[in-house]
This record gives sequence, structure tokens and C-alpha cells, in this order.
Amino acid sequence: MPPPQPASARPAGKTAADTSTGALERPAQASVNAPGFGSDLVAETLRALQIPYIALTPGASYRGLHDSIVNYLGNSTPQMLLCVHEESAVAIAHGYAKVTGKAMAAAVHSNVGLQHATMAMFNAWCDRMPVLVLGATGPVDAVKRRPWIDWIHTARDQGALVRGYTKWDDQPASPGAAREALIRATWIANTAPQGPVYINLDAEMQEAKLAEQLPPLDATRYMPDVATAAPADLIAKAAALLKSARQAVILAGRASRSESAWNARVALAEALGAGVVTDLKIGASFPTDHPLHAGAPRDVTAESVPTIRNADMIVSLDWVDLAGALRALGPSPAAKIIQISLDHRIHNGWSMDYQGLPPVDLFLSADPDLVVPELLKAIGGAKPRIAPAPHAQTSAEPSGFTNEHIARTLRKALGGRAVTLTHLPISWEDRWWTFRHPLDFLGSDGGGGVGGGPGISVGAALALKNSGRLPVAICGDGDYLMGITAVWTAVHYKIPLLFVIANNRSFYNDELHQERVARMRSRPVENKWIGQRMTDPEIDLAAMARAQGAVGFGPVSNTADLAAALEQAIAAVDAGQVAVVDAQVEPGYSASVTAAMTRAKN
Ligand SMILES: Cc1ncc(C[n+]2csc(CCOP(=O)(O)OP(=O)(O)O)c2C)c(N)n1
Ligand SMILES: [Mg+2]
Repeated sequence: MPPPQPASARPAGKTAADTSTGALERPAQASVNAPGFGSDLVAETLRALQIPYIALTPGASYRGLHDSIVNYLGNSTPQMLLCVHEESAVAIAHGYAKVTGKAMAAAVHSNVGLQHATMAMFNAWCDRMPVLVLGATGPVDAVKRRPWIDWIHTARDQGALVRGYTKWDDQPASPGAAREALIRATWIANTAPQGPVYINLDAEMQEAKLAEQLPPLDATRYMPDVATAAPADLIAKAAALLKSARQAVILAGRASRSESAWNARVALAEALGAGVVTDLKIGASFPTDHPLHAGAPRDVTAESVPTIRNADMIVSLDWVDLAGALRALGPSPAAKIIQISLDHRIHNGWSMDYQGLPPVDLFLSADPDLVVPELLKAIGGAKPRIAPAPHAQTSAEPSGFTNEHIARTLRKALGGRAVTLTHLPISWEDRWWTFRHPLDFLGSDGGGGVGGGPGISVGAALALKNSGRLPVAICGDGDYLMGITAVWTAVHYKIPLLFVIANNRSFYNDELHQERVARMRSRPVENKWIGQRMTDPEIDLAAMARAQGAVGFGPVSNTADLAAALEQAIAAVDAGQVAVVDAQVEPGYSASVTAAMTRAKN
């Protein structure tokens, strides 16, 4: 008799299709016996923590844990999501956290797997997103090591690889210590300011028989909620400052995806009549068609600059780079600055992602989502709602075929349906899309690590599955190609997602830099494409999608063809598929984006 096949390997059409991710890769005989090995206890703890998924690329260093998840837990809570590259595994967990605000797990092989994972961990760190990264090592006890391979895959201090951009790491020496480490790690990761954590599991500890059963433990008692509100006297001080302001401006920075927090931000802005500046580095934080919205300042637009320069009060709700914004936007030196942030709590000496030190007149070391409703109460509540402006439409159809054409054509193809933009290319301009809900846009990769877009988008799409929202990832071709195998994971686990690739066949951002250097040195600008363009041959991006089981469209290089491809692609995603549309745009950015990226004058 042939062995039973996992559900995903059954020929299509033989059974009613169950498209839920949880129905896939069911183990033959999921056992429900008592934990027998160290790694069983680790697995059991992941379940106690309600970790839904563990994205992984396998490795012998955690074969014990792998077995425990499959054969002890029956591959659910957590369910494995196989990834072709560790960078995707962590990026998927990062994207999942961007939607849910909670950590899922990623598992990576001893040192080499972690080395692959590092950029994605750095992205999650800079984005302040929680991820529980599990790694492995050893055996730490040298006499237990197999020759060669166990030696090269053991390091004295593996956590040192990622300590500069994780909130905490540990290498527990026993199953009991591992249980505690996992609980502490998850608690720390999910506590604001959030971030990735790393737990390194000794291979020997995982594989050894449990010497004794540990007493049961209620994990929730060890992870108390940490709600960091501001004390009443500081709320009162801030409210008094705000009431005395002639013109306040809110820099709406890092925020949760909570709808009520969003509504409170809107109410506060309306009560103050404050202009609100947003930031494409982070998820949507304010309705961009609201009359008080004053743009996103990367492109130092005519809109946001006067708003800030006229202000006598600036309120930063955990703005990513307050010092940088103040320097670039040049408010009046007399303007008072209120900073509401917890970010200083995780600044360290390795990474300078803490940005410049801003001048601050009143500092509230608190979670802005908790402070805003209190401020609103203290200043006397909200005025009647201000009606949003009609959908922001940019002026006349631009010439050529550019990222702006992608935005326009996609908007038309999607009509009024609920969409989450899971990723945008670096040259995207905020005025091309309207955000009206915290899930309309999830922000950037965080750390500027190109290649994060596809994995983050797959993780976000996983979290959005069955939510009624269509996940749309718009990625640069460089970004897509660096993270391309995340597409396979989405296809394999039936995670519907639309990719549109802004394919300028170049690492174009860096062409701009070569152009800038050439100008500064009076050298030939026309050579800027060398070492940047991915042509001759052009890479067939749609074929690379099809090779992994996705549906691929294009290349298309005009609006009509793009519209036709999008119509089919959206229908495919509605039918549960992953679709990739290759839009061959012209290389080139707008003047304001170019200036912002190259430190050149506009
Ligand atoms: C891992 C990594 N490598 C290199 C860079 C430098 N870099 C910044 S943007 C960029 C180009 C990205 O290309 P693409 O996604 O196609 O976007 P485009 O610049 O063409 O708009 C590169 C190489 C980076 N930020 N991250
Ligand atoms: Mg490109």
C-alpha cells in the first residue's frame, strides 16, 4: 500500500479543495503523546504562546525541533511555512507582524542560516516589528559533536551576529531554561517598542531525552501586558501647550494598525486644527485625503513645508527621524516641540537607526496610541468631523510609462475595493494613492534592505487571508529579484497576493548616485548605467513567477496592456492565486525624489 500522501501532494480534483493554509502538509500520524525530548518542550512552549506559524528553511542543527513540530505537535500552532531562503522566512514573519502587531516565529539553521537571515532581522529591527527568530548551534558540548560539520556550525557566541539589531537574545542550556527564554523573548518582542529577538537552541539540548517532566506553566502569567501611558501631569502640560498654540502640526509617525487609534489621531488633529504630516517609511497613520493632511515630507513638497514652517507647535507621534525632519523642513526656531515616543528605550551603541538627537521641549515617554485619546480628553474633546476632500487625483496624464502610470492604472483596475499595499518601490510618491484606513498601507522594509519586499508582502498577505482585503505588493525589479523565492512559499501555502513589478531593468536608485558623482567630478554622466542595468539579457520576471507556480503577466510597457494584464491578474488573485505583473517602466525618478535621494538640491 502506498504511504498516505500529505494533502498538498494529492492530485487536484480528487477531494474538495480546502484552500486554508492550515489544511496543507498534514503529518501522517500526528501524535499527541507526552513530551519526550528537549525539543518537544520547546515546541509545546511555542504552542502555549499561540505562535500560529513558523517560517523556516531547514537545517540539521534544529532537526530535533523540526521533528517535534511535525510529530509531536502535528504541524499546527505553529504550522511550518517552508521558505527557500532564510531572508524570506524572517521577512514573512516581519510582514505578518506589520498586519497583526504580533510576532510569529522564524527558524534558521545554525550560523549559516542566521547569516542569511541577518538583513531581514535588521529590516524588522529598524521597522520596530516583533519577530521570534529561533536558531540552533552545537552540540555545545564538544565531545558530542560530529566531525567537521558540527564544528563549523558551532560558534562561541552566535547571538553576537544579531545582538546589535535584536531586542534580546539567549542560548538556554536546558529545556526548562528554553521554555523560560521563549516566553521572555516573545514578551519582549511584542512589548513596545517592538522588535525581533533571537533564541539559539543547543542541538544536544533539543535532542536529549527529557530527564523529567516539567511542571505545567501558565505562560500568560509571565508575560503581563505592558501599557505605557503618560502620567496625568504630563498629559495636562502637553494639553496646556497645545491649547496655547497658534498653529500646531502633528508628525504622525509609527503607529499600530488599530482603527480606534487612527480615529483618535484624526479627532486630535481636528480638535487642534493641526496640519498632519505622514511618512511612507511607515504604515498609514492618517487619512491622506483629509483636509488637514499636509503630505509626506520625503519629497519636501510645497504642501508640507509651509505647514511646518508656519507652526509654533510640533507634536511628534513617534516620528522615525524627528531631528532629520526638523533639519530638512526648517520650522521656526521659536516653535515648541513635543515628542511622544518609547523608541529611546531600545537605542543601542551598534546601530545608528536612532537618528539624530532632536531638540524637545516636552517629552512623553509613552505609547502615542495611548497618549492621543488622553490628550484629546484633556483639551476638551473633538470638534465635529471635517469631511475628507474628494479623492486626490494628480493632474494631467503624465507622459511615457512610469511608476505613476502603474499607480493610476492599478487604482482604476481595483475600483473602490479594499486593498492593502504591502510594499511600495523606493521612488513612490505619496500623492499617487489615498490611504483611508490603517491597513491601506503597511510601510517600507524599515532598514532599507532591498529584497525585503516580496517576503514582507507574503507575510502580510498570510495575515490578510480571508480578511476581504486584496494584498498588493508593488516592488522594484531589484527588490523582487533579490527576494523572489518568497513567491514560491505564497503559492505553496495558497496565500493570494498580487505583485506588480516596477521593472526599470535597473538598480536605478544607484544610477542616480553615479550620475551625481559624475556631475560632482565633471565626468561623463552617460556612463551611469554601467554596473546597474539588468539588460542583455533582460530578466523575464513573469517567467520567474510562473516557474514557481504563480501566474505571470507581461512584460507590458503601456497603460492599455497593463490594464488588461491587471484585470486578469486581479481575477487570478480573487481565485486564490499568486499573480505577478511585469510592468516595464522607463528608468527615471521625479525631480523631487531624485533630489531627496542624492542629497542634491532640487
Ligand atoms: C541589500 C541591499 N543591497 C543594496 C542596496 C543599495 N540599493 C538601494 S536602492 C537599490 C536599487 C533597488 O532596485 P529596485 O528595487 O529595482 O528599485 P529602483 O532603484 O530601480 O527604483 C540598491 C541596489 C540596498 N539598499 N540593500
Ligand atoms: Mg529597478
